[in-house]
Amino acid sequence: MKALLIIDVQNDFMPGGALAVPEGDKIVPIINRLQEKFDLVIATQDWHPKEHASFAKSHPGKKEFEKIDLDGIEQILWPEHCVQNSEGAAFHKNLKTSKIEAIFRKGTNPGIDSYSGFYDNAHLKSTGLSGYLKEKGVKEIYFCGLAAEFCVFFSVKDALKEGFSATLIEDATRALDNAEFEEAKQEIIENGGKIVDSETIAF
Ligand code: VGL
Ligand code: ZN
Repeated sequence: MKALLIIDVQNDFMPGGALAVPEGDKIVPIINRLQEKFDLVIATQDWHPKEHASFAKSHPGKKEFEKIDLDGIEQILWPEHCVQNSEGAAFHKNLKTSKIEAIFRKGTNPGIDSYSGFYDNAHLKSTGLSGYLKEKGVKEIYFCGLAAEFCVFFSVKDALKEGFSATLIEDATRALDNAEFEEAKQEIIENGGKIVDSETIAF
């Protein structure tokens, strides 16, 4: 059984949003078409409380995009984004949601960030996504969404660690930084993941 996992297709990651990914909106029609090819479609939402530790404004004197040590883990300080129940945290208005069976929210713990849809960045707490997918009989997960070298990348890596086959649909993602995404793609391949284009997905 194959599942499509749609990562963080939220307004704040779209052009004009608080943490905009260049061309982030271009993937929405591709993801809508892809959904038709899957029996199971799941989404994640970055879902931060207002004073989240990943926000630069939670650390007086620190600047956006500066790196700090947060309880022993390197943390990039982001602009405030995806605050729970805000318009910025909502899905892009054109994303089809009728096939999305479950939404897993992450980044809800005020003290720690969570790029992956499976675990927080310290791998301390599971979102329940892995168990959910296993219970549904999913063996292969296909990934799309934003941002390619952060939440998509870390979700792919965790999926592989959890024993799923993981395939990234490259034209259905966009990166904040393309050079970093190239490195992330290498790491995905080295870890046994695959990278394809949406046109190859016919099943
Ligand atoms: C993300 C940075 C901070 C993402 C979320 O969805 O890739 N990136 N929070
Ligand atoms: Zn976030």
